[in-house]
Amino acid sequence: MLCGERISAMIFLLLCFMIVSCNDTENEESRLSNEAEITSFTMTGLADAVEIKEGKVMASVLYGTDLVQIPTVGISAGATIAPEDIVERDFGSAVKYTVVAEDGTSKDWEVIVTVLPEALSNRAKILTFELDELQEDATITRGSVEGVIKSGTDLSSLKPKITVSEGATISPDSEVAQDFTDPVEYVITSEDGTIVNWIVMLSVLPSNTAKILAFELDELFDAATITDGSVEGIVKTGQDLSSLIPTIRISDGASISPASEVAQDFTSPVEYTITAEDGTEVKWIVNLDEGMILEDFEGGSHIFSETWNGGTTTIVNNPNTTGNSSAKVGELTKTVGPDYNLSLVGALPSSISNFDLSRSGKFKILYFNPNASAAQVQMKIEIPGDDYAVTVTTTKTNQWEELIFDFSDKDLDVTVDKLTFFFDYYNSDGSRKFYLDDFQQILE
Ligand SMILES: [Ca+2]
Repeated sequence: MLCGERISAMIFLLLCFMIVSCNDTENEESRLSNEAEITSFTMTGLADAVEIKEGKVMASVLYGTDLVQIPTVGISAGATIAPEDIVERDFGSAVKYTVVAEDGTSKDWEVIVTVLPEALSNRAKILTFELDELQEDATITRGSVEGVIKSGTDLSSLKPKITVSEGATISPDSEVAQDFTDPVEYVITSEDGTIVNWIVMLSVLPSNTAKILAFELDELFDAATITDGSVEGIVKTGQDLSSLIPTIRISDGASISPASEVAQDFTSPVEYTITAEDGTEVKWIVNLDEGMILEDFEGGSHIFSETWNGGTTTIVNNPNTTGNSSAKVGELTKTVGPDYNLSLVGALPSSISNFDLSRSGKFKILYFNPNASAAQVQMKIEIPGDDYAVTVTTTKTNQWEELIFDFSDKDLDVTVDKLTFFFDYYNSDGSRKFYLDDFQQILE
């Protein structure tokens, strides 16, 4: 048994020796590498890390990358690659390489390049904002549009034309009417679904209009005449001008001083200042005429300028202020004359501005007869081809008396040539004097 164990041990040792001898031989033979790997791969336009395994190179590039190019390929030390990696290849389809190891071992490789889809835009911008009513180009900043609209524009229904980033959408739509009285929100959704809220704020340019549009006053006989910078009106006969309360309507956004609906003294022209929305100030003059006083002998030009057939008119101090407190009156002196012994004073309507018979056929004078006997007074309206005449008789002596001449039953829509009075009409008595004042057309 012992001998047998020795033999076994010797055989074992021999085997061990033989194995070691064999390993030494193999190490000699494997000094040349058999590695034929692609160790790295780089090309222009790579989107991610390249995956290299099992004979495949998997690469992905950005949309739009030129797939015909020369990549940079890393290979195992001592190995060679064919075709050489300095050669341009078209990666539009799988590209094959063969790597040959130092020891001649070869390995086939395939490079597969995937092109990523086109990136969707995240832009959600308003690029332009157009509106005919804009005073100037709108200001577009991040998330907001501001614009100034021409004065007087109604903001409640405007249709802007809006352009947005390519691929983006807008809600509400462009060119659809919106109410811009308050800021309007537009939702812009980019191509990739990004939502951005934009605010559009429009304001109206302040107006520079400073006008009186309407002047209303119960005491006016008819509508006031409004022209640039002036208002002319005729108040009804007998009204006191010293405290009248007009209602004045002015341009939108403007203000008025003194205020509308506040009493003013219109015995002389009243100046109003209208201030437009933008601060522009315009002075307006309001001139109201009392009734239609055609002659009061107090100053200015006088309409009783004609004399005829022995009558004269002069302006004198009022001989009796009871019943007529004014300072000056007209004095009529009649001398003995032929024909109908008339005293006449004529008045030409053309010298009276704003006279219009169609307003009223009623006239009034204050008359003073200092003589013992009554007198007749005739008023005549001379029109082309005809005359209208009304005669009244005085009832008082030595005091002021109101005489009314009423032509209301006549056709008043006529052209008037002349207004004429015959004082002491049809009286053959000798030289006499009379006084008159406040000749007016009665407007009621
Ligand atoms: Ca007078």
